[in-house]
Amino acid sequence: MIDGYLAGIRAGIRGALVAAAAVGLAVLVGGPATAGEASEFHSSDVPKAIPDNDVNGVNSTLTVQGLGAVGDVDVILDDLMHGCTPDLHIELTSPGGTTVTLINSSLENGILAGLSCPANFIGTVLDDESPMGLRDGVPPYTGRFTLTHESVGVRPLSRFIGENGDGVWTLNVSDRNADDIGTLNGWGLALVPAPPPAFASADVPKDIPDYDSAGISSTLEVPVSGSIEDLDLVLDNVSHTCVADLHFELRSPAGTTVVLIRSANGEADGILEGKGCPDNFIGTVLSDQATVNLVDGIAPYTGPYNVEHTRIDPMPLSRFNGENVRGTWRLTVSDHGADDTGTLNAWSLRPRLAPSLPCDGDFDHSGAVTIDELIKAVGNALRGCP
Ligand SMILES: [Ca+2]
Ligand SMILES: [Ca+2]
Ligand SMILES: [Ca+2]
Ligand SMILES: [Ca+2]
Repeated sequence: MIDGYLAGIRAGIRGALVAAAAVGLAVLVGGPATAGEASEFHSSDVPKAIPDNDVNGVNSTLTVQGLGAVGDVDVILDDLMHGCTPDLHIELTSPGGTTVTLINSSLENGILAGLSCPANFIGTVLDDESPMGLRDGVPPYTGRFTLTHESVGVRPLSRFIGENGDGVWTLNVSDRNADDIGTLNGWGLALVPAPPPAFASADVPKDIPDYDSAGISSTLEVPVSGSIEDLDLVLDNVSHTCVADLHFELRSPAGTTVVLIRSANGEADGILEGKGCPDNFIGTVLSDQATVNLVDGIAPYTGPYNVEHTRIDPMPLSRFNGENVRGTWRLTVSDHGADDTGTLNAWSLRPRLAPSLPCDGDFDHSGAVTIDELIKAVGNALRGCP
């Protein structure tokens, strides 16, 4: 199992974090599903005729640049004309050499086996997250479909997650049954980068005492050294029946304390003043660069928000920039309004580190993976090391 994670470490990021979590290091993989936006890349070496009844099929390639680690991949069959799509077997190979069968032919009991020759894929998006299976579609299958099926397993495209997406991707389309023929006229990939690594608190949940300005503190250990270039605070889960009651401040290992959210109830100038009593922060990413202010959010405030407001510094999280991320961070949450109560269930930090420290280099892949190796791998990932 760990060997597989090491492949992830080599690939860059996500595997290292999974491995770290597996051995008890407080590191999270990813974060809220709202992470990044998809970028589309389309083939330019088409059209390509698909030879009839030939397992070799045809290859078409496209090149991806500027993505980094893959967080999600959808395959777009823009235009695949074929008289009998159940004849087709389709595989995708990543730049790292991972080949995944997306669709098996009817002779392989694939997802369209037994159907009486539906024709063509036009604007067909193969997406693990779609609720509709391809078999339930209507030709030419325009729309989004999942490929989960006994012939290819569950969410086959998820096998690319965590790999480096930059480089040449190859789609292989073969026709495995006689007579009907067709042509691959266009395909593409919609790729979402993996969210940056995060470090999670381990001493939660903690109940937040009602109407008590002392509040509670939760700590979080970051085991990696490096100069902070940007920091996001993620309120993964704060359940509370009136988050406008709450005051949040974050203290760095160096002792810098920054108020991020002031209470709107019982404390002056809270950002949620006049918003009533919204419930919960779920997957709320406080980021200086977010384009939407928290005041314009809707409970449970999932996604990225900036928290600029009266009596809060502009770009408040940037006050930690330049500090070493390593050490104990402390989040203090207090409730300044009577009655409504709640619990700090989970929070995390997403630092981006300056590439000033040298990369730790490759390490010995033989034997058991040590905590030190994992910490090095996570540090490398945060500094953008290969
Ligand atoms: Ca998807
Ligand atoms: Ca055929
Ligand atoms: Ca940020
Ligand atoms: Ca309260």
